[in-house]
Amino acid sequence: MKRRDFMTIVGTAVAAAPVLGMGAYTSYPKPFEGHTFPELAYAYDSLEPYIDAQTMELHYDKHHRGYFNKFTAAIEGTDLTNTPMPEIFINISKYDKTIRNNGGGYYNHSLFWENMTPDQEKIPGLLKEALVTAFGSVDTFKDKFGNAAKTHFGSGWAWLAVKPGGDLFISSTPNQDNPLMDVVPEKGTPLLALDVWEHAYYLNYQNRRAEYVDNFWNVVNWAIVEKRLKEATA
Ligand code: MN3
Repeated sequence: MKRRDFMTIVGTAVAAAPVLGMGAYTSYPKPFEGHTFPELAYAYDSLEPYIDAQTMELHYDKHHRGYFNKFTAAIEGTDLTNTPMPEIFINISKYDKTIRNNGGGYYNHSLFWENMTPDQEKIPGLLKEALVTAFGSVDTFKDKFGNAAKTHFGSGWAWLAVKPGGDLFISSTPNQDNPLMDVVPEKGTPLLALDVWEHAYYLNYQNRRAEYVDNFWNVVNWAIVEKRLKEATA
């Protein structure tokens, strides 16, 4: 799959904006062209030592692909094959759990892979300013996000997201839920995703989720987080 196809998936995050009342569909980078399994932008071993190659391979090629395959099988022959994920999520309570769990798994991992990089650069200015405004400092943001990830009970995700009005917030969701879904208490557009299912860290860290979460900061792709913020608030 080509890079532009991956951007289609990430671009669907922008579609949340109109649903949430922040803009128009013109903010799409390009028209939605169907659900596709994203390519990884880096090698399995390139996030080591923070995320090991075996975990990356199993997580991407087995877990993520499994969610994608089950999701596409569940929506086969329905209108949902032509519906961007954010539009599905905003009505997710109307669909069965197969679509909620596997559609979430498909989408959340697509965001997660993209918001990590082996070539980390420092936090760009606009994002840094937004984090300082919302949380007081970047360190305080990291503490609060890390705490949400470390203390989330059971399987799920930690999020930095932006509300329709532009306010940033941190949340965690169970299973494969995300802030775009109508079933979650805190709704917004995801900017940064961290998978805290045991399959995301157990091979390397065993029960030490806190260490995995602390090491996540070494591989965050801040440029992508800022790009998502700009698109969501455009
Ligand atoms: Mn996972």
